[in-house]
Amino acid sequence: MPLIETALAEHVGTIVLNNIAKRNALSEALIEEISDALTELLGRGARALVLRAPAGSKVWSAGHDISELPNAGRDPLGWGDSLRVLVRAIQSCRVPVLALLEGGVWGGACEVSLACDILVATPDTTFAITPAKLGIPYNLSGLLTLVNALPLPVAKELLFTAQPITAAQALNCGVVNYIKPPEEIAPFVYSLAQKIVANAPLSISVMKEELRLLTGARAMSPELFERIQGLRRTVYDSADYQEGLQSFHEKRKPIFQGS
Ligand code: LCV
Repeated sequence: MPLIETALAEHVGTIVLNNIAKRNALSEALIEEISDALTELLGRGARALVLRAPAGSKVWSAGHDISELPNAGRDPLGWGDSLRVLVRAIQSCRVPVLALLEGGVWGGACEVSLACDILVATPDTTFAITPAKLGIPYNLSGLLTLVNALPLPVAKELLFTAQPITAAQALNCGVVNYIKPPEEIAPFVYSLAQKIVANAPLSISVMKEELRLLTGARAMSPELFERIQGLRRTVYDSADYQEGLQSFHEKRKPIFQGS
């Protein structure tokens, strides 16, 4: 049973996250299907892509598949992690990706939506980034995605509280381009996509890549890199990380000790 649906019409590709039983948790299998769909739709001439869940979804995506997070001793968000692969695939995709957001956008799925180029939400859409709820040290490129899209105080509120913010709050800080009622959001997003595909694809593709390179351009000394890796290791080696995973599987609130 495929975990996504795809479509292509008038140079606009669509990828629908459709693993409802697992609330579109971003499992390796789901992300592999998304990556394959990106390649296939681009190969068939897509000049813009829409990433969405089925109409009326209460959960757009529950974020990283928690059952696939590694136990202590391994970076849970290393370079090869499926969530990192998906974020990079969207950011380096040569055509604009429009996020059609309905329902709750959780954890790493929040970063996936922020990696998209244009975000359109319904009034009930919410955004939550939850590493602090699982005892996870979010990774550096992931934090860069967040601070490139969000004002720092809003990024800190999301990261430190692990609580959702509303679409209205997201619109207010400019991270969501538009809010549209559920019955209007799809036609609106596709009308936006049509405006994009009517323009020069090479110009758009190069400007998207220029913006990716510009917004990712940060100097970092080897010492700074190693200090950050050391800090993150103390977190994913902690008992709190184990408690975060355990509490999710046992469907209970975590009790963190700070060690
Ligand atoms: C695996 C899941 C998940 C899931 N993984 O439905 O940002 S970071 O750093 O934390 C990053 C590592 C990350 O993205 O971590 C994941 C962050 N995500 C979350 O914290 C959201 C966890 N999920 C939920 O809070 C709830 O599932 C929501 C509110 C999304 C939906 O609640 P609802 O009551 O509608 P259930 O919780 O009953 O979930 C339905 C099924 O989906 C599984 C969950 O285990 C359940 O499976 P079973 O039916 O087998 O029990 N599921 C949900 N989220 N992230 N599996």
